[in-house]
Amino acid sequence: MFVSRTTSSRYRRIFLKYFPTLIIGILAGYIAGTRNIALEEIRQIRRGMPEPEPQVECMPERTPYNTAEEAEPIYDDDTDCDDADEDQSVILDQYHPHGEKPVKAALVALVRNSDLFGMRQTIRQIEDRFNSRFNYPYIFLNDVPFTEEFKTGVRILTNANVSFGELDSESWGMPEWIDRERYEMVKSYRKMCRFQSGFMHKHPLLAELEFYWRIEPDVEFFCDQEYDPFVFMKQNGLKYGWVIGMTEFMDTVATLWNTTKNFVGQHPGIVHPANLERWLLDDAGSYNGCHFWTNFEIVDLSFYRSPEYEAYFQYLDRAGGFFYERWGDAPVHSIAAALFLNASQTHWFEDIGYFHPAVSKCPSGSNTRTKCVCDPMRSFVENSYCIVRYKESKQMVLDPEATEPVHTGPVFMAVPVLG
Ligand SMILES: Nc1nc2c(ncn2[C@@H]2O[C@H](COP(=O)(O)OP(=O)(O)O)[C@@H](O)[C@H]2O)c(=O)[nH]1
Ligand SMILES: [Mg+2]
Repeated sequence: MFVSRTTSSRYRRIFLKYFPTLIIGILAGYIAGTRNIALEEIRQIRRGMPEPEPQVECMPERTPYNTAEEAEPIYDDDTDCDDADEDQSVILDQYHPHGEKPVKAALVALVRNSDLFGMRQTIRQIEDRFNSRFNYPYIFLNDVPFTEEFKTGVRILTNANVSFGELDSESWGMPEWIDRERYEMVKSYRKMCRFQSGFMHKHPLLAELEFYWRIEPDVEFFCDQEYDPFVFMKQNGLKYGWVIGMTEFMDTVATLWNTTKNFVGQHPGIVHPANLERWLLDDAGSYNGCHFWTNFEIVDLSFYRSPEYEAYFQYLDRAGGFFYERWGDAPVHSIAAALFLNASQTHWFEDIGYFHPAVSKCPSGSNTRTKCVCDPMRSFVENSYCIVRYKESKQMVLDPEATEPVHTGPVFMAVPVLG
């Protein structure tokens, strides 16, 4: 129908007048909606976790960061501490990529430039299953400078902070007391094991961390990680968290146990009264080679920084077995955890589905009950010798009254991978 020119220009004027308000309204609605979704997600994550002990009576209201540049939180002194929303914005802030996390923690890897593809696979999985919601920072260490290709290739996969560090010659080299004639050829694998045993936790980029989660290239995570394992460990006083346990190639640790016994003999009182030594020994009392597979470990770094651990590492380093035999960081960390910690401070993350070539661990019941993509029927880790012995030993230490073994099914030996 015919519309007069005057009427149409009136509509245009009204439209132009209210258009900006309309756009602002739509944008505001969108932002509020996104924020509510994020808050709801975080709320769900928190619901799955044990209730935290309140750290402070009342926190000042804090405006969530909007950009990476807003490094400093903005506080409003004029706050009402009873306001429920305030708590939520603090939680939201903590898991923001640049927020201060509830635990000072990071995902840490020693890695080669040539492992870029494998590390990208690992990060992709960690982000999808866990870190895209929690945004813990990554720290990558290398004995040579990282290439720009590596840095760009990993940064692009995450919103979290990423740092790159190099190693000094003390932490990566071969110490002067190593007999060059006995060990002429310097294999980098042995330097790597020594570094991960005695120096990783001392790197300046880790100085502020309370916990680290060690990651490696080419690993897979099968399940959604619905709670924050750092908070879980801290709240429960746990120092060492692991997923896969197995026996070591005994040739590579031929003198490790005897060297450990000598060390312990020289340091009376160093072994914790509620220790897990039984887990390390077979029924005849000989070292069985059981160890936590350290390509995955979540650790309270105060353990590696403790005088006990440092003295133990120094003793082992002087003995030269990292080079002469190829002592791995896995048996070294594991023996230390078993002897110097209270058994209750070590934790098997049964609920984490994990693969490192060539062993996978799939939580039982995960094909129906949990958000995992793995077949528990193909995971024999639960029934492997070292896991069964761990569970039995821990139960016997923590509950001496319990004499029944916790597991009575078939026992398999997990096959270690020789590096
Ligand atoms: N920078 C650096 N990283 C290394 C070197 N050797 C091993 N790594 C890293 O140390 C970790 C363990 O090495 P890997 O080859 O996976 O050992 P495996 O898991 O025992 O087979 C991985 O993250 C590797 O990228 C090395 O010579 N230089
Ligand atoms: Mg590996």
